[in-house]
Amino acid sequence: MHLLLLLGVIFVFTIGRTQGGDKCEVCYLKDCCEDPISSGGRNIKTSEGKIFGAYCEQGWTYIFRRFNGVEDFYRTWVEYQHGFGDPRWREYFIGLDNLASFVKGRKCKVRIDLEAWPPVSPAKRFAEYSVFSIADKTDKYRLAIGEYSGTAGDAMSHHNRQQFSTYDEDNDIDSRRNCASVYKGAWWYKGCHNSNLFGWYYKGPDCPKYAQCVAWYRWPTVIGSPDNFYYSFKKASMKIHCC
Ligand SMILES: [Ca+2]
Repeated sequence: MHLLLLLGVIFVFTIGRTQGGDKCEVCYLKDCCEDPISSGGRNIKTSEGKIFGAYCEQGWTYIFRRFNGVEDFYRTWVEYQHGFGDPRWREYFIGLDNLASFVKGRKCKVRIDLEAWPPVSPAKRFAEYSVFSIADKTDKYRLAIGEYSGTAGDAMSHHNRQQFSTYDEDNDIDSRRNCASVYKGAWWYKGCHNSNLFGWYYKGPDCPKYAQCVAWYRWPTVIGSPDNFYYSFKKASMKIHCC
């Protein structure tokens, strides 16, 4: 009898957890840091009530992941506002509106992880910034980033205080051209960039066109030819920690 009761309780609990969906408050995290042990796709609900999916890893919330070029990152303003891709298994971008809501009024740090193609060694390097935030859409998602530490070189301070741009929404400071169109990406372009992590994913290290690929100009050694604007990274990601 007791065993049957126990099985019943387990069954109801399991169904309650797995049915989930929009009615299941318990299935949302406010932040990946509420579950610092596990990794994978999770549903996030910000304190403002914004709901979206994100990839969590040991308490960090991913802004984007790129690792095989399956997802197209040369996208419109509206697509960047909403986000795209699959946060569970595939490449993705979290969405500017979601990110702005997530970081609003909070103290966040950001970490960018890069992986180069063989035979570059070490292949993996990172850049961490103890200051990170973005404004909302009224200020075109203006970036606040600073206080670099890490091994990959500082290719983001150049972009501090810049608004976000896409090929159909030019908010960079170069009045003669649209940096996003010229460099085949979307970013907090200035006039234009030291990093282009939403640039063209080229399935190999040699970027055929100057500064158009997944670029990180400040990598501490010269891995591109003739310089690091001709290098295209194998993997790139950006994740935040706000707890
Ligand atoms: Ca421009």
